[in-house]
Amino acid sequence: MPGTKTTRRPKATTLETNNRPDEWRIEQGMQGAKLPIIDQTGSKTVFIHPVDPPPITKDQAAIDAVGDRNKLFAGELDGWKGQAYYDSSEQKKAKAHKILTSQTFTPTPDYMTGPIPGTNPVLPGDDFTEWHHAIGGELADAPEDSWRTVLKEKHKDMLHLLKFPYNGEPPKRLVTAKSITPNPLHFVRNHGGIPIIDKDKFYFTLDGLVATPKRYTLNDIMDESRFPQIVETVTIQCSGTRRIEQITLYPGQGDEVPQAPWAEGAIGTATYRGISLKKLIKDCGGLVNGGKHLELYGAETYVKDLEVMNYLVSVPWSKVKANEVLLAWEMNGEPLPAIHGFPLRVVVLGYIGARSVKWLYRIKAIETPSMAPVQSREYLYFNQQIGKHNQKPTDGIQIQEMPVSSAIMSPWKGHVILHNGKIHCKGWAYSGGGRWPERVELSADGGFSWYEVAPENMSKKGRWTWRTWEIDLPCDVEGWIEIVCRCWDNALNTQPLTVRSAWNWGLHVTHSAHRISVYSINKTRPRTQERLALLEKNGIPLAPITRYEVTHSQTDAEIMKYYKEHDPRDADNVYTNIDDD
Ligand SMILES: Nc1nc2c(c(=O)[nH]1)N[C@H]1C(S)=C(S)[C@@H](COP(=O)(O)O)O[C@H]1N2
Ligand SMILES: [Mo]
Repeated sequence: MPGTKTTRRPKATTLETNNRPDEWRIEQGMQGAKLPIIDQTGSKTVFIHPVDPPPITKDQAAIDAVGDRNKLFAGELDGWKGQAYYDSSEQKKAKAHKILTSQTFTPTPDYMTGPIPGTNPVLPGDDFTEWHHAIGGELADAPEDSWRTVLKEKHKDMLHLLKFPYNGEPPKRLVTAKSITPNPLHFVRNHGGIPIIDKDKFYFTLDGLVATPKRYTLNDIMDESRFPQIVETVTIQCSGTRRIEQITLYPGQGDEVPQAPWAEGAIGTATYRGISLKKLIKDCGGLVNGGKHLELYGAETYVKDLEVMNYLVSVPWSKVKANEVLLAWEMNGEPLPAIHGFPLRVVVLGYIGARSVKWLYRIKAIETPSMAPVQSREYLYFNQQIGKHNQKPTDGIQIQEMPVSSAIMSPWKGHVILHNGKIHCKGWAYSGGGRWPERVELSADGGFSWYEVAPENMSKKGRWTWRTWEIDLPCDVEGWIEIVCRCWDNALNTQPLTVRSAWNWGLHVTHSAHRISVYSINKTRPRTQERLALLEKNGIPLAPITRYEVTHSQTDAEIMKYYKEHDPRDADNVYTNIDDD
């Protein structure tokens, strides 16, 4: 415009930097997945950067050459959906393997070194879902059927850690709300789909190294004139319980099904009705030809290293002989829910959950512990310093009995607690192998002084069950404190004090004393009381604790008066009568 003077603005500058926008986060260790490995083995340092997953590929011709997938993997048994036999068909396994290795799939997200997603379901399980779709036939519907069963059978407030295979636990407030876990709130740990089985068409076989192999229907098993029934209250605990504490400390092996990021809810207690497996072994004429272990087969498909198989593990005869391995059809007075193994599951008393096989369809007597991966390559407890690249399955201890453990369900890490000198805490305590919690202790000072939970504030003891507990934990101080919980079992075993002392690459058996940092506000302190009253009077909110408040606790005049009546702030006044000119 004529006559108008334009002022020159400096040109907008783009930030010139070699840093990536998240450099600070990476440097501060908040983005471990993006860090290179530093190779100092040569004369020059080399950075080995994490690789992006390769693009998805598919060799359709190779897949087609395998044959009609829907025929190959068609249902074999009338009245069973989502079931597959592999033990008798090496050819079928080879074909499934061919299908799975002729294409690639959505990779597992990095939830070990990257942040865990803030969604529910937390992890989707895309790889397992795609494997089932790729194999087709009887497995094609497994992911969708599984989720449908979850929505039907589980409590609406479950925390779904992994959508497929389904893994879920109750939220903290519901874990110990009752000492017997209601079925809809019992945690679920699956390695594959949830077979849907018609109980009238159901049977399983007991074979292998027994005198007379036999086949049993549900009616056979439930026939009291043949087999005496046992009703037992049992805590089932997954060896992955509280794994999140290990992950948060150091990342470990990151395949999402074996390593689901469990919190404190992968433990539940129910009353089961069933029979002792020992009676069935006897019914088959006993073990012969060196039979020493019982292999237990689940009806669903587990995919491990792109090989397909049933979910299967084994238990030793000594455990069976002690009447500590049950075949159960009832859970808390109801038929087993589909998600917990309907119509028949194994319940191994005092062993990790992994041995309590659901959807049982075969028991095979064998000479040695099962060579199946769940028994011989997973659920292993390694020495911490063996290192990822050195460990061999035989270096790991096959986990059977869980050591003594406990957890605080309330309050939670990060809570601010306004109290009158005592903080109310709740939680559980458990010990495997037929041992039970005798004493639960809490500390409000990081584990220096311990207060015992009063026996009357613990649920009843039982050989195979956890105990829930509550305590009013004395706490005088204010500020961030660490509440710690530990248990002593009847054999006087107790828990290591730090996560690090039991940390292992497989992230199993997090049994260290449970620690939570909380902020204590002790209202019995007069000054705290005054301050809280003042804030309330002025309508100033208390939360969040980190809010800065302008409401002064002393006036300038009060500060001045204080220093007049006491020693001055600085000490150099002592020399004021010395003339140092
Ligand atoms: N057939 C079958 N049985 C199984 C599993 C499985 O994936 N398939 N998971 C095992 C594991 S690892 C645990 S911890 C328990 C969990 O039992 P729940 O799901 O009834 O709580 O089941 C065990 N039995
Ligand atoms: Mo488990």
